[in-house]
Amino acid sequence: MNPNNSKNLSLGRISEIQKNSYTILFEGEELPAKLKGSFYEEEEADFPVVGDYVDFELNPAGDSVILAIRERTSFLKRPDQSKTRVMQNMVSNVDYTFIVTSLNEDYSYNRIARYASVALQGNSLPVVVLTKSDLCSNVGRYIREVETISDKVRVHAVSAIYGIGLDELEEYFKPGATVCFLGSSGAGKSTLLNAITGTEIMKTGAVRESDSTGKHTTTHRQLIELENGAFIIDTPGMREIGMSEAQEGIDDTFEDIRELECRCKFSDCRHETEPGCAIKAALKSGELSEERYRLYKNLSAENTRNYAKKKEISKWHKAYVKYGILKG
Ligand SMILES: Nc1nc2c(ncn2[C@@H]2O[C@H](COP(=O)(O)OP(=O)(O)OP(=O)(O)O)[C@@H](O)[C@H]2O)c(=O)[nH]1
Ligand SMILES: [Mg+2]
Repeated sequence: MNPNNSKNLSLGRISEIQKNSYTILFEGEELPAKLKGSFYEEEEADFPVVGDYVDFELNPAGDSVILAIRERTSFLKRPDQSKTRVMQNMVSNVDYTFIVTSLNEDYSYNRIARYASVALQGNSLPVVVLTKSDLCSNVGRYIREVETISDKVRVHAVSAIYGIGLDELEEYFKPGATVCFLGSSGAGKSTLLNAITGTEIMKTGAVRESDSTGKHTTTHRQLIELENGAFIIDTPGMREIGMSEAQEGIDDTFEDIRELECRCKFSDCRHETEPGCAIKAALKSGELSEERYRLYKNLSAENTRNYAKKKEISKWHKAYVKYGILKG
């Protein structure tokens, strides 16, 4: 090895990944980079994600070489929606996860809760940003509803186009802090990023009128450094996490908790005082975070209530029909 190489050792941050080529943000410059060969030799290799701080060998004339990933303070992962259900790595070192949801057909309480659980489990603070407030006449109702998800979830309503409510978000963009935007396509993530930075950094795209969904304008994750030293990660809208079936979605997001429940000694374990409880063990070891478990319980309870309500309504409906009060 060339002894001079050590002079070129630097610390940068992954800002973009396209297939096997990486971009490192280093002193305001974007450098093309590739991984050191040994990454591909490891059995359970941990590959860099956008947001990672990495040690690399600077090559001013070509690809720099990524040598190692620094320890992550937070790591957002989501359950793969395919049959394998493995966790997909998304982004790292994110202080605040902005769950961007527009105040139109895109709004879904359950989806917000699922994103919030992803953030909490990854050690990042969920901040729900309800966008397009200019198109909504009852913003307060939505804010109050989101507030019921968890004490850990913060909520703001904004209009990026009219600049309403943006000042409320300033507190998150402190020097060194990283904010990641998650949300469906067309929710207004890139428009919000442009409004915050005051420049047209990201391309934005129109939404379909019929259902307000976007056309996947942003195609890859991108880390951007603001002038004050804060970072924003813009991401492409996620189709899969936005499923409409609430319970199905909850089951998917909390697959790991369901699996733990199956491992309890008693099949009817309430995870309270029972011996051999896998949930309590996972909470103790930190494998499962308290917030995520609480959110799971809240959501499941909410869904059971809704189900019970529907069953009740249907029971009464049948009785009314039977006694001729209502037509079938
Ligand atoms: N009325 C209104 N429209 C907005 C607002 N913010 C964004 N939009 C519009 O919503 C559409 C989608 O915005 P984008 O910022 O491209 O959405 P995105 O979340 O980045 O979408 P993807 O990149 O596909 O994931 C665009 O036509 C924006 O002009 C807002 O505050 N008010
Ligand atoms: Mg976008």
